[in-house]
Amino acid sequence: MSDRFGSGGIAAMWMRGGTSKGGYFLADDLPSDPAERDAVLLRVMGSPDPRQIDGMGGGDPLSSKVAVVRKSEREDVDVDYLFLQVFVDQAIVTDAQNCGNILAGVGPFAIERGLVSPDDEVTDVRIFMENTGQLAIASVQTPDGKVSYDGAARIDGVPGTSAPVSIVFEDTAGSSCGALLPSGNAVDIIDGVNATMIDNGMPCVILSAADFGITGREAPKDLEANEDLCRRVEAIRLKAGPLMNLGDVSEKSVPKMTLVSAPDKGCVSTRTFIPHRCHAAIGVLGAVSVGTACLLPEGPARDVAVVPGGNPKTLSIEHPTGEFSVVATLDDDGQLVSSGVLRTTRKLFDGLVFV
Ligand code: NQM
Repeated sequence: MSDRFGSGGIAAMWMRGGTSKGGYFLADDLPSDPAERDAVLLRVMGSPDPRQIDGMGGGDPLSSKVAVVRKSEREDVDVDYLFLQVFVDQAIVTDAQNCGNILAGVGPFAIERGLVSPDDEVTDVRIFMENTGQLAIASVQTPDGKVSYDGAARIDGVPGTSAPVSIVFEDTAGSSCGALLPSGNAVDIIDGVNATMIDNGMPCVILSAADFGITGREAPKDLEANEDLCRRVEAIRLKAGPLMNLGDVSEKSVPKMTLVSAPDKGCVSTRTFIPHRCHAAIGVLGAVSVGTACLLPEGPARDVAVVPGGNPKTLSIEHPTGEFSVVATLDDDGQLVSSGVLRTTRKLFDGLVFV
C-alpha cells in the first residue's frame, strides 16, 4: 500500500459511473491483502451504518461501490478492473458480482492516472473484468489528448448530458454461474412460480410481477415497503443461489431479482431487487441478462417481451426511471454473441481519503 503524499491519506478518485457512484483506486494505493483492503474500504465508506454518516458512501448500494484498477499484464488488455460492493448496513465487502455502471468510469480513470495513453479524439480502453474474467472495450472521448466528460449523451436515471462512453461486451454468458442457463432450463419452478435463472454477465432470476400480485410499475420505495413481496423474493433468491452454482448467497449481492411485466413501448418492463434494495434503474449487465432472457424460447420475460426484428436488435429494457437500451448482436442460431451499451461518467473528486 503506497502513501503517495506522506499524509496517511489514500489516493482516490470519486466518479459517477452510469447510474452508480463510487471510489476509484489504483491497486497499489490499497493494501494488497484482501482482508486488510476490505477493512480499509468499510472505513472509507462508513459501513456498516444505514446512513454511512462516518464515510464517503451515500447510504445506498448504488453509491457504495469501489473500482480497483491496475495496469494489465495480459495480452491485448490495457487494465484490470476489480469491482467491490461495500454493503451499507453490514460489514461485508464482496467481489462476487461485477458492475457495468462503475465500469463506465474505469477507462477515464485509467487515462487520468497515466495507465493508458490517450489516442486522438476517442481512446478505446480494453478492460479485463477480474470479477468474471471477461473483456469489455470502452470508448472514451479524449479530444486534445485529455479525457472529456462534457457532451450531449443522455442516459435515463442521470440528470443532464455528458460525454458518451460506449461499451462492448463479448462472451459474457455464464460469467459467474458457468453457463447462460445454469440449471440447464429456460424455466424452473421455485416456490410455486416460474423463474428463469440466467447469467449473461450478471446472475439474475427473472420472475413475473403478476405472480406476486403487483403490476410491476410500482415505485421502488413501495416495493421495498411490501414486506410480503420482499420475503417471498428473498426466499426464492436463497433457493436459486445453489441452483445457479453460486452456493450460499445469504451474504452475497447476487443473484439480482428482476420482476418483469409487459412494456410501455420498449421490450420489457422491470423492477430489480439488487438484491434487497430495489434499483432506481437497472444494472448494466443486469439489463444485458434480462434482455437475453427476452430472447429465450420461453419464460417469464419471453411471455411479456416485445422483441424487435432484425440483427443487431435494440432491446429497450424499461425501469423505474426510464429505459436502458442494449444493442444485441445474435449469431445464426439466435444466440447473443455481443452486446453494446451507452453510458456516461463524470469525475467528481480527486484527492485523499482518510481512514
Ligand atoms: O448489472 C447494480 C449498478 C448495478 C450493477 C446492481 C451493474 C450491472 O447499477 O452491471 O451495473 O445490480 O447491484 O451499478
